[in-house]
Amino acid sequence: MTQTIINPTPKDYKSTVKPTWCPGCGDFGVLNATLRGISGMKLAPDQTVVVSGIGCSSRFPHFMKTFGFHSVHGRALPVAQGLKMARPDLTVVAVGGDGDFFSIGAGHLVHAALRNIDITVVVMDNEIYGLTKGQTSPTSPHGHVTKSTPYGLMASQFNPLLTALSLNVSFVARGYSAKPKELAALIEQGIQHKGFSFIHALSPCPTFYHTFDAWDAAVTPVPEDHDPSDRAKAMALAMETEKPFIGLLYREERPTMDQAAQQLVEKAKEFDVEQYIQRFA
Ligand SMILES: Cc1ncc(C[n+]2csc(CCOP(=O)(O)OP(=O)(O)O)c2C)c(N)n1
Ligand code: SF4
Ligand SMILES: [Mg+2]
Repeated sequence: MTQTIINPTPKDYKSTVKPTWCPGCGDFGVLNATLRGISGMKLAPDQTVVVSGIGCSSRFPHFMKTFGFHSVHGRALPVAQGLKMARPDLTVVAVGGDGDFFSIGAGHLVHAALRNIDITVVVMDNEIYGLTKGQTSPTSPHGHVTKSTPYGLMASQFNPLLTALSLNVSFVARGYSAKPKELAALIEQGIQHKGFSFIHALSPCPTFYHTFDAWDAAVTPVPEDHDPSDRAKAMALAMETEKPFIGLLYREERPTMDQAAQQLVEKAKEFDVEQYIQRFA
């Protein structure tokens, strides 16, 4: 039987496991925002599943009192998509880091975006590999000096929002862990959106790459007159890397693969196998 909570608060979705993140880690803000978002929606904890890969950020499901699946590095999306296809009645949220989604898991991100299965993705981007102690990730800036790039990173910086928009993702937004109220609203909208929702959450790693001060100064709300149905304008905003825009960049309603599969299941019930086989007699 579904477990419903009357007038839930964020605390009702918090597990008894104390987060093992470093003090001041940006992921605390993303956790608070997620708890707020799902309590605002009054989701039933036993009808909600949080799936992650591997990384500091991917410890997330342990800290929530929903169902959870702490999977394999880069594989949150295959698990989350399979789950939603098999159980379309559940709310499925995939979470993890920039390394998890844009490095080892990048191939899965591309195809998940194209399928438009109704799941919500929250990427905690600290522009670094936190768990493995500070190597560069695809979102590290060009020239960044780390233990793995002592002469400076020679690759270009990956642009998550521009990539999502180029893949025709049907809901694209960015939030900041130091603004959990705004991020919670985006997570709520992302879960409500029917389709693949991509939320890029700037979430600093004060231990290996302290970006709080820089992002506090740089983050800029999406202009009030921005039309979220205009993909070209959303792409122009996504290209502003010096001024990371936060808010909803793009939203489009279109059929989802999980809905299409359900319709196919219904159609298959009317399929006459005996009659079909006659063709080959
Ligand atoms: C198949 C595989 N390759 C590499 C690793 C090592 N590894 C664990 S977490 C990680 C990167 C973590 O970075 P990110 O996804 O950005 O998460 P963060 O720790 O920064 O939150 C790597 C390379 C692994 N666990 N499994
Ligand atoms: S190493 Fe960085 S990302 Fe990992 S818990 Fe510590 S502050 Fe957070
Ligand atoms: Mg990271």
